[in-house]
Amino acid sequence: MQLTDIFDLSLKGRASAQALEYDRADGVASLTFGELDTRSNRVARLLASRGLTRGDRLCFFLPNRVEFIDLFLASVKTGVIVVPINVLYREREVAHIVADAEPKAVVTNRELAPFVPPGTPVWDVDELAAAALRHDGARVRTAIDGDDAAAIVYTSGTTGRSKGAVLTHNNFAANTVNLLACWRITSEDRYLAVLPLFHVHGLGNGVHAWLASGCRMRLAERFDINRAPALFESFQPTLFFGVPTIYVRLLELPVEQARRIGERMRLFVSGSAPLPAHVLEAFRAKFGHTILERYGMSETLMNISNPYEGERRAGSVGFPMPGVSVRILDAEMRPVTDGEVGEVWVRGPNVCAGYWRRPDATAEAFVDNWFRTGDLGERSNDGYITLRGRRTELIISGGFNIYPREIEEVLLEQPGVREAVVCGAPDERRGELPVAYVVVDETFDEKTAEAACRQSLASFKVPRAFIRVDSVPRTALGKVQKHLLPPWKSH
Ligand code: MLC
Repeated sequence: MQLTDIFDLSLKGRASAQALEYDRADGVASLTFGELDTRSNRVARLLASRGLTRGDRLCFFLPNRVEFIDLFLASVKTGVIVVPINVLYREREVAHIVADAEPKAVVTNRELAPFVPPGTPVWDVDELAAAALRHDGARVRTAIDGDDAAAIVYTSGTTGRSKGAVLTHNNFAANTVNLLACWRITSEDRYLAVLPLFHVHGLGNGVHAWLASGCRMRLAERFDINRAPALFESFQPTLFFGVPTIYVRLLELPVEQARRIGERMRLFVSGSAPLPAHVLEAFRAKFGHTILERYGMSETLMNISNPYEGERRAGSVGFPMPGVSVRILDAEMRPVTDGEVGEVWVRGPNVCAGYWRRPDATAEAFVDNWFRTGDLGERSNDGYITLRGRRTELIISGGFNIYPREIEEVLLEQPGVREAVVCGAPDERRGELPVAYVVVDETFDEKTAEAACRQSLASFKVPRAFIRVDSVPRTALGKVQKHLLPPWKSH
């Protein structure tokens, strides 16, 4: 099966139903599923006319907009592999993805084009949209195997170089079918999409659940707490996906407004970072809804979810999703007993095929088809799984992943920096914030170092503080002991 077959339940089966609302210069525009189908057929023919065929990569370096969806559907229909790039990435980060994925082109807009490294073919999204209008809107069917890659999603790498998780048509299909079944998503829903489409939360969960269920989607360019109330009030969604930072911000809304939003809502889902239990409780009190927390990764899509019916347990991520096997193992790969913490391993039709052109990294992550998540967890005696931190040093800020090593490498290139260690400091709103501990000499200048980070890294990776230390605490074997560094608190 290919993804188009699932999407056709809506693109063809519900051709005349309202599918999408989005912002345009002259107000809110809307499209039916049939219109979306035709638009993406035109784009598919345009891509083919430019020489793209099954297996070619195409980078999307784009904010949320209707053309992202046209291009995504066109790629899925023609077997072109979508490589999304975070719009907050700067040239250094984009250059790595482009060099690794070797796309035929990067589709982007005027604002982001300067961050694409020279020598890369750049296609302007507005020009593409105009050119697509000259192509026929009839469907062309490409033979695609379910095991073909649909997307390569770059995840931050522990070595500082990010790796591309190869997600197949079957991976996305398994995930989508699970979401529809487990979260009871139907064509009656109204889904408010505020998450970026360049991550699997917004794309694999949001867009796919929308297209497979045939519900109506309101696409926002991004989540903005100042615009969110008007979006909720005018669109009146029944379904909402967010990261914890978004729920923390929604708690700022006035009581009456929160109650009104809650009354019309069917389901709020949270993921991509741990949802603090006190946020779940405060949200329940204010909006009258228990947020459903689930656990996934770019490499695996969704693994574990709290139940739709039954107890949505605060602090826990719930039970393995259908078809997904979960094992909690100790360092010797033996299952731990309930209530004991071990590393979470998963296996299932949702787990990616491996890392793009990285057999070493793939071999490290998989053992007998089991994928090692790097997350620690425990299972209660009634089967609920609770995550207990990470084996690796990942920092999650506002739902965006950060590997300290990548920032440390930039800092070590700065004048006067002898040693640099980046840690995640707790933050009420964003979950964690990166802070840098530096051993420096007199030539070090904090402003210069910060500016260098801002130039070569996404804004969420720029350290919020530079803390000077005389030395970095290490074990006898030279391993950095981060827990011995002085704590830093955001205000
Ligand atoms: C944030 N910024 C954006 C942006 N999101 N810019 C453009 N487009 C976006 N989508 C920038 C802002 O301009 C600002 O830049 C900085 O980030 C902080 O923004 P903010 O609005 O002040 O922050 P905040 O209120 O904290 O909200 C940020 C947020 C955002 C929650 C809206 O972090 C976000 O959308 N996070 C979602 C991440 C996500 O989808 N993760 C899923 C990964 S998939 P500056 O320059 O002023 O600092 C995954 C698997 C799974 O993990 O299981 O889901």
